[in-house]
Amino acid sequence: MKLLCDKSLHELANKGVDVPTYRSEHHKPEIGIVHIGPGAFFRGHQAWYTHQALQSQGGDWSISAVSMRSTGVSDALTPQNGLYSLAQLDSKNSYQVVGSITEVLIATQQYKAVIERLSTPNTKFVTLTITEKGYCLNNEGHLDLTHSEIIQDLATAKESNSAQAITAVGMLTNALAIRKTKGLAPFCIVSCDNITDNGKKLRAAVIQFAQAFDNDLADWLSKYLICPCTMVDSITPATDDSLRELIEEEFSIKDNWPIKRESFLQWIIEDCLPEDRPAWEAAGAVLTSDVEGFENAKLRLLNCPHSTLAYIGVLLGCETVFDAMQKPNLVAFIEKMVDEEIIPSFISPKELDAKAYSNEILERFRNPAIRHLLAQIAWDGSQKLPMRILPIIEQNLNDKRSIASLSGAIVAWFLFLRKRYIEKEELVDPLSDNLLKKVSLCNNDIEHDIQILCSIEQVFKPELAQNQHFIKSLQNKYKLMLPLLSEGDSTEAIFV
Ligand code: CS2
Repeated sequence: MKLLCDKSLHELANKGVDVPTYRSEHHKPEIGIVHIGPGAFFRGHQAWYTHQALQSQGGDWSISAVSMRSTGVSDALTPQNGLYSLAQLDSKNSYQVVGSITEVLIATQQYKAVIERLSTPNTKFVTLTITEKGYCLNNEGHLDLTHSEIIQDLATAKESNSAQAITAVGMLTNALAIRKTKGLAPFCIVSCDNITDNGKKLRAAVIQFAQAFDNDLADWLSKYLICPCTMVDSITPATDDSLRELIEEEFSIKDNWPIKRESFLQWIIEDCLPEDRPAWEAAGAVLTSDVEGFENAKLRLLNCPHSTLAYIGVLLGCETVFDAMQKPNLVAFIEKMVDEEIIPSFISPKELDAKAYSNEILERFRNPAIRHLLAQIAWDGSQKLPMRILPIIEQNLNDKRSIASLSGAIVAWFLFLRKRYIEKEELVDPLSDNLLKKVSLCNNDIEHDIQILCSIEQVFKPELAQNQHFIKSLQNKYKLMLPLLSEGDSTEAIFV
């Protein structure tokens, strides 16, 4: 079977497949965007928006996709000239070929090429999906100057800004320094990760990094660097063999790495983008001054229930979000948490009815065409909980509102860690060694174990870890939920 690539595009077009019209074997739009972290989410979301913008308005906005370390995306997409197929799975499936990526680089192996790409006048945007841990922030949301990779990057940046950085913040700051020397404007950096105030935090992190070795650079960045906050949304499960087969059947072509997602998608961007930009709005992106409201709503009403479902679902022996949504008591638990503890915790934007929005989200979780593994959502809990659950708890404690169900979500994470330790299964989390060491000390004594949980200082800020109401609430839930460790499915009733 032929491989999807420039050469095979016209054949697909002849068969009526929805393919890019703005590129061919002989002509491609210039690169105007560098994307760091070209995982499935980026390829289902921002690369699709740029593809749609190119389809409707053209322009030199193709993307150089840069992985910091992993070679997988380059191995799969370089032979395909950056092309890949996207399946939108819902009550009716639809398929298309996305062509907005025209270059794939790996920073560790092609650092010079990446820096050159970042420092050419044509590169106007850098977009990022590097997940929470990629920002190297501490639990106050500031650049973590004690992070070993930041320490290393600062040491090399002090020597020379062309020295190889290993963090995204280090690499981008070095490239910005080169742009300043060349008399170019900074690129605009668009964070597309599930982090509260993502743009603000990223901007502060880059400036803080610069401050540590070049005050003039830091001043220049403070004046000119634009980092809009964004809210991104589309459920994008990891690619599996069944998707590769589906694409082979649909297109009669081989695609090394197709992407699947639900048809729902949303990109809300703070309205401060430079004029010269891809026609993302034409593809449905929304520019607004109130990103914070949408971001809060999404992190609280989608990501918080998602993680809660993931940890409790795994303890109940479920495999996917869809499976977990078939457990009536678990759904009732989530609905109660949403109604009593989440919706009252924030002010939603005027155009958003929080209850209706939450109902739609729970409906999306019930999409039978999406096999979203709970184990995938459970990854990196130490990085996710401080973004999607703990701020709600802090707010509710402040407002004297219930935190009972949210404490259940935290306890479920803890029991999930314990389960991983007991079953000697891999724990995917940047703090895995530390977390496994902590749970190895548990002895099922309620007070003792909750003290261990609260001592995870990278996750819980001291004020919260010492809050007696929070501790009590965790203890109550732990007592109730401990049987989940040994009894699995039979204990579902404890959630009502
Ligand atoms: C999920 C998100 O993996 C996770 O943690 O909660 O990736 C979620 O699917 C997206 O934010 C949906 O937009």
